[in-house]
Amino acid sequence: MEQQRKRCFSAIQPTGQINIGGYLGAVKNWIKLQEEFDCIYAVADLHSITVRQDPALLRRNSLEMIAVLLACGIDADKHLLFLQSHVPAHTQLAWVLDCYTMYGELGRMTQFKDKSAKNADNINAGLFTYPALMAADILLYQTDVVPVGEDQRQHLELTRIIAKRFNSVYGDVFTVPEGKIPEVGAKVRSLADPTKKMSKSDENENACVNLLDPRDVIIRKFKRAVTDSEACVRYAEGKDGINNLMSIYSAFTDKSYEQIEREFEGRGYGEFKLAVAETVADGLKPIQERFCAYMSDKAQLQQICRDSAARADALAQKTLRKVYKKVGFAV
Ligand code: ATP
Ligand code: LTN
Repeated sequence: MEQQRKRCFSAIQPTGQINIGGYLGAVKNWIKLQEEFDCIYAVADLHSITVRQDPALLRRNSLEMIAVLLACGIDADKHLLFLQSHVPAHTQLAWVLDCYTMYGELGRMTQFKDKSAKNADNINAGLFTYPALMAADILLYQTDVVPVGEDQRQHLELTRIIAKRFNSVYGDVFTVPEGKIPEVGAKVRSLADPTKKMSKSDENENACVNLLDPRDVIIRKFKRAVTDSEACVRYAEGKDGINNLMSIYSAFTDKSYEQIEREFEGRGYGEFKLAVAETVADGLKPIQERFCAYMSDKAQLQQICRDSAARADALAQKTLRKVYKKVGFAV
């Protein structure tokens, strides 16, 4: 008999467009994990209202994020891809876990500290308890592995603590998940300031290449990328800009740094930047075409989400029922 595959869960917030940092650092990994795991991927719309949002924009971004993920290669027939708010068990388990998460633990979360500093006029309870909802997302599905970026390491560690705490009182209710964090090299940097990560919230629009940017925009952004004055394409300390371009080129072509150095020996940065830009534009083109096809049939897109949500709901209910019984809710 075929052994049951391990479960993988991850989620992404539908706050704006995804960029090539998120694509190379997170989504590409999600695609690959489908070969080895039963994958459950959610668009974390519930998490998005912890900061003020425009309702119409959230609605649009949520559906677009589903279309982007499908276009990148998430297979919603074999795996699950849905909106977090469509599966009520996430919120239901989050309340129970709130009662097993300590005030002091939540107060130590660096994301909470950062976001409260940025949104001083809206430090709401949801922003504070956000990690308990994230723990519910993960623990509902008896998840084995959680692929996340470095920025989510602390939340994942708290999820493990909550799971162990609950298990120590009630027996083995939750699988304690392992994080899958890409090595430091998987950080794509800003084109305008290669000491910073490429981020969609960057004010400088040339800093960040979005997955859906048209070809001419991609070329313009790469042409303006900050480099150095050495004029030699080689991977070396202190050459953050060139290193970043080389790692992007390498990720899109599967060429090693040595191969890239040989390819551009004696050629200037202008030529190199153009080659990177064209490669990225070519690489994104099929994703963009598939995205447009998905977006042209919203009914089908909504159907995909609903189908996945129904299957996710069935899995989630099993854990939720067990938890309700354990804590003593009468049936
Ligand atoms: P912001 O910087 O505006 O808060 P973001 O660009 O980091 O947002 P998220 O939606 O928070 O975008 O990230 C989605 C996923 O992509 C996360 O798992 C995150 O770790 C990863 N990610 C985002 N930017 C990069 C990057 N530059 N390099 C590698 N991974 C990234
Ligand atoms: N907090 C994450 C998104 C997220 C998530 C999750 C990631 C919500 N729930 C569960 C992994 C597992 C973020 O902001 N990137």
